[in-house]
Amino acid sequence: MIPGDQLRSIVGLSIVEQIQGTVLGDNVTKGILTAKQHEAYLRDGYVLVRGLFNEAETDLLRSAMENDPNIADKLYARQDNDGGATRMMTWNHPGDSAYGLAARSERVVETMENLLGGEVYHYHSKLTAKFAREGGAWEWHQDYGYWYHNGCLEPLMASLMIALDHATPENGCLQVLKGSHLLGRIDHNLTVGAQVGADIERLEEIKKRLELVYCEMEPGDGLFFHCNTLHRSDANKSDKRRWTLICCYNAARNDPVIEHHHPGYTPLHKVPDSALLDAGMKFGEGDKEGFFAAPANPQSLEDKAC
Ligand SMILES: O=C(O)CCC(=O)C(=O)O
Repeated sequence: MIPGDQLRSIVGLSIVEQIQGTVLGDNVTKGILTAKQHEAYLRDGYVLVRGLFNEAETDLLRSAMENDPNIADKLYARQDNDGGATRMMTWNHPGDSAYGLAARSERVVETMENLLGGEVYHYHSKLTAKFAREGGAWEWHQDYGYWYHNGCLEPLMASLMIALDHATPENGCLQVLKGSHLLGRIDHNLTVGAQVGADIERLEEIKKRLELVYCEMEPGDGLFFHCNTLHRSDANKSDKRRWTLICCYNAARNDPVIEHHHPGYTPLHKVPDSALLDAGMKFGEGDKEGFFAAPANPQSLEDKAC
């Protein structure tokens, strides 16, 4: 890990503190990241962890998504600008379902605690399902570009994308602009089509300077990424499905100041890493998780549908 003083001189104290949310120079004591991976997250705004969930766990997660009537029957469509659509389901509270246990597992929550520098809570989770040949694209955006408008005062938020299928450039894997979390929050506007995305003119300049990385993932891999990391994905024009589960977290000390469609601080009950396999195939329990059939797209930032 880069020592605190060195980090300070590389990126500046306030930015580092905003990103890390913790005392500089702390050791990586919790979670699954090595010191090098933690350092990569701080530098690049994301880190890819191979095999975060093993094959049996990933099979359970995938199967829960495919068969849970709370999800499979109720997917809504998030349209892209060219007529494609990502099928989605979003829920606020992780329960005892396979996907609730994954979101509450120590390996995930303690990693988030480490990245965000203290207690975290579950902000929401979502399935982003790109079916073969019809899965839609996502325009460049920062999650905090939306969440800022939800009354989250600081960018002390991060997400974990878990691949349920192979994710490749052909079927629309996530793309990130490396280091873009250091740019701070960028204004988001309605794009040419129907999505809210990062300011186009600023984005064009940013793209000239920062490296674009395609995050190819195997099932069970996990991508931890900062809420200010610019990301997007292409439409799935291939004959291979691309489903991912994304779990989003907020620092407990960043309790939103506006009531909105995602929860304020709610204690998160961690479970041992073994809980997912021990429980086996478990679905969500009705309204407990707070599933919602969100509108397909935010038509303005006031819709805050992300
Ligand atoms: O599933 C994807 O490809 C992108 C999802 C995303 O960017 C989001 O949910 O904010």
